[in-house]
Amino acid sequence: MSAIQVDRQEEEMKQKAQKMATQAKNPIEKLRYQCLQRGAKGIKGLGRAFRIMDDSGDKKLDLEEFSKGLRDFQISLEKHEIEKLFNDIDKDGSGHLNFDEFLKALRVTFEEFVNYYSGVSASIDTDAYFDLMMRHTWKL
Ligand SMILES: [Ca+2]
Ligand SMILES: [Ca+2]
Repeated sequence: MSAIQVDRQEEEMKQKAQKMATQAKNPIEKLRYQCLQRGAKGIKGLGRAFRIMDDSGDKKLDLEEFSKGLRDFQISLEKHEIEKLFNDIDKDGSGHLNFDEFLKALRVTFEEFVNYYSGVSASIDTDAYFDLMMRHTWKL
């Protein structure tokens, strides 16, 4: 597939995601579609943004850091939606998000993105690619 075709396909997906974002019923869906609108760069960007969100530098995000970060990333969610999203991602109910919890939420979005390109991605090991991409992003 040519680069032009990939660009066009990504453009289509962004438009679709934009439409889906307005119809999304829950905050986690909304967040995912808002990420998908930005394509692969957006998903990577959010990974990077997340580290920046951690103002206190304790490698955990509390609700305040999280909502400020989403605003900085121009993810538009209502306050109560952000709270719900936070609780959804905080699987162990500790009251803060660690990297693992966040990456798990992001991974689903990334897989959806790759699946969209199933024709191209059949030969891509999604897990390995995601790990590589995230490790690079986080400099782990
Ligand atoms: Ca923190
Ligand atoms: Ca937690």
